[in-house]
This record gives sequence, C-alpha cells and structure tokens, in this order.
Amino acid sequence: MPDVTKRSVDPATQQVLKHIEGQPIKTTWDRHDEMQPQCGFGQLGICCTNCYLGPCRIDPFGEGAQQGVCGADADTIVARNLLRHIAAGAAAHSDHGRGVAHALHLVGKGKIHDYHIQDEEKLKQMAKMYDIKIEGRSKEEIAVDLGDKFLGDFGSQEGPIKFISRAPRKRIEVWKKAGIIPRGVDREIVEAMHRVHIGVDNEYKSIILHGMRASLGDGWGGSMIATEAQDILLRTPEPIRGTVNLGVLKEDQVNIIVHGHEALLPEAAAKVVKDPEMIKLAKEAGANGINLAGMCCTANEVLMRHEVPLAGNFLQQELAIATGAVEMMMVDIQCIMPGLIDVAKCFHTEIITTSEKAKFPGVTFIHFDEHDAINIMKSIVKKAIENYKKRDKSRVFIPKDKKDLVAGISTEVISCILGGKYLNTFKPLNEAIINGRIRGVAGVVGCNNPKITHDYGHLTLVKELLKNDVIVLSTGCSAIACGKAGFLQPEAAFEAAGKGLKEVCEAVGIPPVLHMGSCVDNSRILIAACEVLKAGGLGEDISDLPAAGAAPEWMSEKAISIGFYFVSSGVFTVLGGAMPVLGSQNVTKFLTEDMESVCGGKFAFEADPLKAATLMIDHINKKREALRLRPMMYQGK
Ligand code: SF4
Ligand code: MSK
Repeated sequence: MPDVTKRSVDPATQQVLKHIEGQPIKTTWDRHDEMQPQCGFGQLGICCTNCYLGPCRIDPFGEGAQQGVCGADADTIVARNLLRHIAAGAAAHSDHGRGVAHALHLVGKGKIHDYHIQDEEKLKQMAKMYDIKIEGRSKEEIAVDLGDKFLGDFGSQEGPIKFISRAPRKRIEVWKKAGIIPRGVDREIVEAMHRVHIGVDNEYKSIILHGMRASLGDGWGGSMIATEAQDILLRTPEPIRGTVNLGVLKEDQVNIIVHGHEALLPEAAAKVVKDPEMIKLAKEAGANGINLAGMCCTANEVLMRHEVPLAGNFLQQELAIATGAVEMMMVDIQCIMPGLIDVAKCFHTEIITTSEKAKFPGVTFIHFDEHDAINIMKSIVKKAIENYKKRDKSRVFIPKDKKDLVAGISTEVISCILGGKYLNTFKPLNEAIINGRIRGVAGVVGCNNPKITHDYGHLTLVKELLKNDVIVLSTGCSAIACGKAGFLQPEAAFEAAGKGLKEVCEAVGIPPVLHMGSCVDNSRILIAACEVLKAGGLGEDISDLPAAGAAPEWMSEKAISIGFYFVSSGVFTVLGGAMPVLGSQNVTKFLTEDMESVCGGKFAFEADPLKAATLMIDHINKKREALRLRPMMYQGK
C-alpha cells in the first residue's frame, strides 16, 4: 500500500487516501505511479508532433538524431513547445476574461437581470482609464462602453492593450525596447500558434520573446480584465472569514461542490442554496439543509465574496467525491480532472458540467446561460437535492479537519488597511521594508502536482519566507494550501513570522500571508507591485523591488503563462520543477540567465522548497542592497 504521508502533508487528504485503500478507486496519485517512468523526451521538451513529417525526437545524449525530419534542432523544438504552452495558458485565462467582459456589456444593456453593477467606483475608475465619458451617464451606460472597450483589447490589432499603461514608465520602456508590448490579447495567441507551425519561427530567442509578449497579454490583459470586470459585477473582495478543507462537507446536508474557475456561476449558486424553497425541498428529502463548498479557483472566487467554504485544492478534487458525501459536483472550466468521472461512478455523486467548452464523456451538460442564471441554477440544485436520497450513509467518511481563515485581501483592501480609509496608500509597507522590519515581498502561487508531496512545496516555502520576514501574497491552490495549514489566520501566521514582519502585521492588522484570490487574480499582484512603486522609496521599476515569485507545485500551462508574465514584468520567479526545456541548453540558459538582461526578471528551477526560499531571499537581499536600504532590524524569528 502506498505511504500516504509521501502523497500529501495535509491530514484530511491523508485520511481519505487511507480510507479508500483497498477500494476500487483510482486517484491521480495512482495514475501518476502507473505512468512511471514518464517519457524522458517529453520531460526535456525535445519531442515534436507539429507536422506529419514527424513525430520526431532529439537524442538527448548527442549520439542519435539531432534534428527532426524538417531540420529543426533541440533549440527550435524546445522553444516552440514552450510557446505552445504559453499560448494555451494565456488563452485559458483570456477566454475567461472575455466571458466576464461580455457579461458586463450585457448587464449594461439590460439583457442580463441576475447580475448587477456592484462596484460603481471601480467601474468609473476603469472607464476613466479608457477615456469613457462618465458625467451625466448611468452606470449601465458606462458598463456598455467599458464592456466594449475590454472586448476591444482582445481583438485589437495595433495595441498597446490598455492596461499596459498601468505599469511604471520604466517598465513600459523595457518592454518597448524588447519589442514585446502586446498589441491585442487574441492577436498574440494566434501569432504564437502561427509561429510554431512547421517552417515559421525557428530561432529560439525570437520564439521566446513572442512568448513573453503573449504572456503579457494574459497578465496585463485577459487576466486583468477578468479580475476587474468580476470586481465590477460581483464586487471587489474585502476581508472575509471562511473555512477550508474536506471537513467543511456536512454529513447531514446536501453537499454541492462548485469546481473550476468561473466566478459568475457560483455567484448564482451561493444565492440559490439560501433560497427557502430549496431549503424546504432539501428538508423534505431528509437533509438538514444545503451545503455549498468550492474547489480550486471557483472556490476562491466564491469564498471571497460569499464566505462559501473551500473544500480543497487541485489534488483534493477526487477525494472530495471519495468522502461519499457529495451529491453533486458542478464543474465549469480549467483544472477539472477527467478522472473525477470514474470516482463519481463508485458513489452516488452526479457531475454536471455547465460550460459548453468543457464536456466530459457521460457527464450531463447543462448550459449555464447568464441570461437566466438563477432559474438554471435552481434546476441544478434541485437535481442535487434529489440525489441526496441515493446517498449510502454507511460509506460516508468526512475527515474532521478544517481551518478558519481570512481571505479577500484585494489590492484596494491592502492600501486601505495600510493607509486608513481616507488615505489609501502602500506607504506603511514601503516604510517597513525601507527601515528593515520587512525584508521584501513574495508572490507564492500556483497548483499542486503529484510529483511533489501535496502542499509540502507551498507550506515549506511559505514558512521559510515568513521566518525571514518576507510578506507573502498568495493566490490559487497555493492560497488554499496556506489556509489549510492555518497561515491565513492572522494569529497562527504571526507565530510563523519573523519578529519584524510580525510587528508590522500586528500593528496594521493584516496576516503575513495575504489571500488575494484565484489564478486570474495574479493580476492583483502586478497591480500591488505598481502601487508599492508609487508609494516611493523602492525604485522606479518592478525589477527594482525587493520581491520574488514562486510556483512550488506548478503543473498547468496557465502556470507557465503566469510565470512568463511575472518574469517579463521584471520578477525573479522560482518554479518548483523545471519547465520541459532542459533538452536545450540554449533555451534553459536564456530562461535562467539571459532573460534578466532583456526584462529584468528571470526563472530559476528548484524542486527543494527550502532551497527555493534561499534563492528568493538572496534575490531580495540583492535588491535591498542595490536600493541601499537599511540592514534588517532583526534576524528573522
Ligand atoms: Fe519533425 Fe519538424 Fe515536423 Fe516537428 S515540425 S514533427 S521536428 S518534421
Ligand atoms: S486552480 S491552475 S491547479 S492554481 Fe486555479 Fe489550482 Fe493551478 Fe488550477
């Protein structure tokens, strides 16, 4: 039997894994074991299936073929494969953003009635940025124009996309010099796919430079539009208390899990499960109520705005069903394992997909049409209630583990907490960095991956950063991991923090790990970096900041795109495992060394999270020295 402690450090996950031992239930860890040894050519990035002269692969030992049938060498093949990954990741985020921008437009037109403008201030702030007339106009009129402008940034041919102008002047100059300012979100993704076609772009640096441009179209385009439009429609997150881990599932209630990345859909679910008519139906079915919980980034969205509990992060999706207590898993887009279907077959759980972009064999598709959101959601919730009657109570196993947390720390909230209601500013944070109480800032984000013990990478890295007085901004599955370990409870996190960081966080009333949202909300970290620069004293460009990024358990193409837009924005970024590029020494060197001279940021690959923390702290110290900041006041914890 596999050692569950090697699979996860999370006690709830370990318990469910133990509970299902011997049952015919396969999880991602089992499939990962079955997949060993994984393809070496794939890991090194040196196989190519881009045309039917192939498939081709390069001999990594230099003895066999060094070129594909067309003559492409390892550099070209590795760089092209990487660009395909970036394009897919950027496309996923950006298509999400397009959906929300479109919804904003429709709300303004009065064609959608279940959503409304909830953050008028942000609507006007964004409208001003796009030179949209505000005076004397209704919020709906402004929303129509803003929705159009957002959508325009997807289809724009010449650019630059608008939000590039939010970056510091020096950063824009760096991008101009490198020729990587995105002209249109879609244009860069399409051009990426053109360049990787056989016989187009064959020069690795040129291919990667375009990857940087496409990723910037994600971070400063598609993702940022998604975040801002969601804030306008659903409200900008504010600090909120919540609960996390599989223990949030309830033995006596109808459990419904929303999973994926949509924000509009769970919004409707959060409303419908409170509807007295639905609660009455649940009681008639023998349950004590309806319990809505979230998984992955849909979870982060609905937690931040509705206190909906988080059932878990990426590697826990199958285990949630394996508790035997889930009546329905409602999935939308991204990070939904097809393996869920087989686990669900072992129980009464019904999986419903609500996105026509994300279908699964044998899984019911119910089109989530924003025009009739509440009614559609009611019909879905009714199905879940009906399904409760089929639950086999003797098979239910819900681990007790759950933790309280504080989430919803948007950029606006940070500046408001730091500066007070009337003086929104990051100044107190800057002063704490300048005077040596806080060493610097780290963005720790991204997925889980069975290649690394679940949550171990995130937690070990974050603990080490906190100990060394580095404040952590977190999103996605990393934020959920931090929540499960108690790092999002101010008091518990203070225990882990160095003396200086603890003093500052206690004084201003923020936890040292800030939950900033979902994957698209990594754009909030970019904006936070801009706000820090505006507050003064820490240089003129993002690359001047004593800051670093990390994705210790990354796995998705979106994570590659995120990594690229962080690095291209000037941030030193450590990935917990190498991207599939090691088959080309030139590409690897470009990513981990030469990129710094192009954009001020570069990648490092380090699987050991303690060593990754050291790399980040060393980088932060180097930036402190360059800024001639005071020595640290205390030496960590
Ligand atoms: Fe082989 Fe070149 Fe075709 Fe790739 S593009 S499959 S390397 S022939
Ligand atoms: S959900 S992209 S596993 S963070 Fe955003 Fe988690 Fe990574 Fe998906």
